[in-house]
Amino acid sequence: MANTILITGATSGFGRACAEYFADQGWQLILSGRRSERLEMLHDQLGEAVRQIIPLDVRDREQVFEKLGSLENVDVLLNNAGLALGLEPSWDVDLDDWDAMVDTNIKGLMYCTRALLPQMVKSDHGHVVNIGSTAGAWPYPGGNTYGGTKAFVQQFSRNLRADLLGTHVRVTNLAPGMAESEFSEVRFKGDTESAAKVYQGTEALRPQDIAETVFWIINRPAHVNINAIEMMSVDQAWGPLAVHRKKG
Ligand code: NDP
Ligand code: 8X3
Repeated sequence: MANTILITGATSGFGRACAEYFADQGWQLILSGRRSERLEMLHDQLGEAVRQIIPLDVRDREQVFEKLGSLENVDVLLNNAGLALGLEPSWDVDLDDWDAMVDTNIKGLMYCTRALLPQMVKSDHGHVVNIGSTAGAWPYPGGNTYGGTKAFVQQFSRNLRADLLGTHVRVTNLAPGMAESEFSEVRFKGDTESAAKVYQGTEALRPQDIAETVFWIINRPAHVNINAIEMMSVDQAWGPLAVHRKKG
């Protein structure tokens, strides 16, 4: 039987690239996301590689357990669904944006993990790959809650492995830097001009880079757990710590 990967947020960006890449490699796919028309399109495109499509909002705890809780024979859970909203300073943000990021990037990821882990532990086999971000380790102005949610993903991934010690269930936090996808369009709420500026004159990571890395991670020998990978475009690096100086 072919291996199966369940991808959350398969309708765009990294998730979609992973669906296409894993299908090419002969994997079976369970694809989820909120936009069911895109899931249908992927189903048409990838044909028999698609075992199931599951329209799902990961923020909805009941729906997650109803739709994912009884799935069997899932080898890899790719917790990829997520988003950033806004870049405002923390005293000026829309609290609904903070709630949406926490509900999706933290709570949604927790629910999907909790729904799938029992079958992995029972079969003593499986791999949870969580999509974190460089924003979880490196602060930047306006990153406030988004970075906080990705720091959660990093520590949650480590703590999962601590719980899973003694099993063969693996966990990885994959933390990319700037990558071109619909991410910035979502962050800037449909302002395509601001979104395009993020990638202007630079060569960001591509969703395909993330797909190839996920594939490499899960294809290490069974006794190897890749705890974490951080990856960036060569056009991105750290700057000096900021210093505020009084005028005059
Ligand atoms: P995209 O906006 O292109 O894709 C995001 C995906 O998440 C979509 O498929 C979307 O599907 C899904 N999603 C969002 N909210 C929900 C929800 N409530 N329930 C279910 N699915 C949801 O962005 P990326 O591909 O770039 O982002 C994927 C992941 O990578 C995110 O976790 C992001 O934080 C992270 N990341 C992105 C980086 C970047 O620079 N692009 C860098 C580092 C990490 P739908 O709208 O159909 O529900
Ligand atoms: C996405 C990368 O730098 O926009 O996680 O936060 S960044």
